[in-house]
Amino acid sequence: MRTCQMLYPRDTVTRRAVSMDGMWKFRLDWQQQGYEKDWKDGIPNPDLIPVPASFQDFYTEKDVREFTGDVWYETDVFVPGEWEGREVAVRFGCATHRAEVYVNGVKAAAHEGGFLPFSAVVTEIVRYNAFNKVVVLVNNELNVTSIPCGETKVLSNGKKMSKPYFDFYNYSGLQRSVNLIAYPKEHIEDFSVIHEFEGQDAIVHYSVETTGSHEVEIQVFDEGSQKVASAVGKEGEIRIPDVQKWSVGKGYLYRFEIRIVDGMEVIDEYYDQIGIRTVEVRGKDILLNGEKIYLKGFGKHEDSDVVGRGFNIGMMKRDFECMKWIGANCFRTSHYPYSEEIYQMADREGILVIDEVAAVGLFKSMMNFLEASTGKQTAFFEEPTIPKLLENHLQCIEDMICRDKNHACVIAWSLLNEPETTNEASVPYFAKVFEAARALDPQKRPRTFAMVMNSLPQNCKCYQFSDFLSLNRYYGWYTLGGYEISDAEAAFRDEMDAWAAKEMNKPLIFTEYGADTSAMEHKLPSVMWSQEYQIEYLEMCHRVFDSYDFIAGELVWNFADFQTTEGIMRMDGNKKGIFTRQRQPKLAAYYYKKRWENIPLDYKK
Ligand code: CKX
Repeated sequence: MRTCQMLYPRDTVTRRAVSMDGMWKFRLDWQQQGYEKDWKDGIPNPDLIPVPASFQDFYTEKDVREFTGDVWYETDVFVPGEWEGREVAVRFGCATHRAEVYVNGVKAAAHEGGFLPFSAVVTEIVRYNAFNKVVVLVNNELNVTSIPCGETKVLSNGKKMSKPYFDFYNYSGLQRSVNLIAYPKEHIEDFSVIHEFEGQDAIVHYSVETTGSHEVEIQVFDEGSQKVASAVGKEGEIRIPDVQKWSVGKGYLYRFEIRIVDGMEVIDEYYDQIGIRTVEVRGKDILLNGEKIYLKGFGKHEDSDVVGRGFNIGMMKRDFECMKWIGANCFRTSHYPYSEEIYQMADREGILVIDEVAAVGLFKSMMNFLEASTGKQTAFFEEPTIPKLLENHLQCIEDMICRDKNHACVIAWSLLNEPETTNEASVPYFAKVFEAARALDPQKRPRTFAMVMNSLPQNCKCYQFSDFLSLNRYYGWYTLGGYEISDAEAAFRDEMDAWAAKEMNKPLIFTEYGADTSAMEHKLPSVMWSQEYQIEYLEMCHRVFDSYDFIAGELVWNFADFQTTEGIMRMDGNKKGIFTRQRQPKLAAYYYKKRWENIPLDYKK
């Protein structure tokens, strides 16, 4: 278990977090000479590049944008003398897809997986009261055991390129913030909370992991900074009288202060903002604080002009404003865990999140959108590489749950997107992944996975693992589009009838449905790709959703247009956005605003 690095970096009376964001030295390793030539000691003739950001879209040369292989980053960081005697680490919000970290030429960490944090503990490596050289080798190659999955192809000119088994651009680099952190040797490694209600009060069951044996104290403050509860001990219960529940649109957050103490002395201190709510699936309903909720919102991406998948604080703000304006209450972090700041914002705004691990592409296809409805099988889970993939997948699930488990906004875990499920070999794989998530989550939140069009009631061998079913469906787009839309509606209803006939007594939500739409195109009568067709398509889907009581949510694909690998099916990216990539509304955004503002939170109660 890699724990302490998962705590979000904060300044407290015992901790320091110094941002290392800014312009870093940077170089692509065209000849793969970095190792041999000891670039770990310093990169010769570097360029400068911003961190956090994807490196791809700054440059004007296509070879750079498509670069696949090793890229090197370097910066100098001052470590204060007064930090001697404490633990010191360099904490990366992520490095996509894998990294090695060198400090003063010494290897300090290696990490696999591009969307979760890790730290290099450098206490014994750094020079105090001096500048220290931090060099990071980041590799962005995809393979069949990486999460997400894909291939790296070597062209006849010797250059490598990424061939993702997924439909988003393989942006990479140091895409999230980097911090130099200092904390006491005896420190808080992790903590978790589980909530329940008793009358007007909340009972919070907590547990704190520390590296020592001193006493732990917890104090809880409301939003008016009034102390409302406290407790002593590494585990226990806190009663919060007359609790303000965290709920949709009302992200009430209590400040939990955790201290390791020795008498009056504070050995370590950490704090977090915690929303108090319960979430469960009961019969055909998803319940928040015991009340039925209907999910309205989006599958999203972290994706914007110029910085690519780099954390973009301005875009985050705009996205939440657009989601509130349109009447959304939920999004899925398709197809990877997002930047930590986004969950903090969702906690604050009272927006629900389905947190998805980057297990996308577990179906061997470069164009799954074309093959997803053909019934194609790739025997993906029969490959000899599966044990290694499973190991990486389980590690990512562990890290995601460890990082995000205390967020009120996270109401469910999505453990895979559009994997192959029609082959028996997928069953033991799914069993392990679903079991792991249940064991790791203190709150035992619902688990699900997003089911591709090939995963149907009559052939899917894995839907029973999900606490609620999540369907990605494109009737009227990838199948029976345009003037055939009436047949699409009939086929859609046939599938829903077949699910209903299974009498699963479980909710089903749509994690994807959508139609590519050019923000420039208007047509009367409609044609596919026009803004008018997008609305006709959505109206058809909603007629279906509104007809079945077990359908508990609609997350349209996608919140905004986003970048993908180039190809004949993509015109500078995927255009299924309800907003453009610049976050301006298409016509469908006004259609949704009207629909969602009229759908109550407990729709279909
Ligand atoms: N689902 C038929 C996964 C997303 C894609 C989406 C699309 C597909 C559809 C599969 O990552 O973007 O093709 O628009």
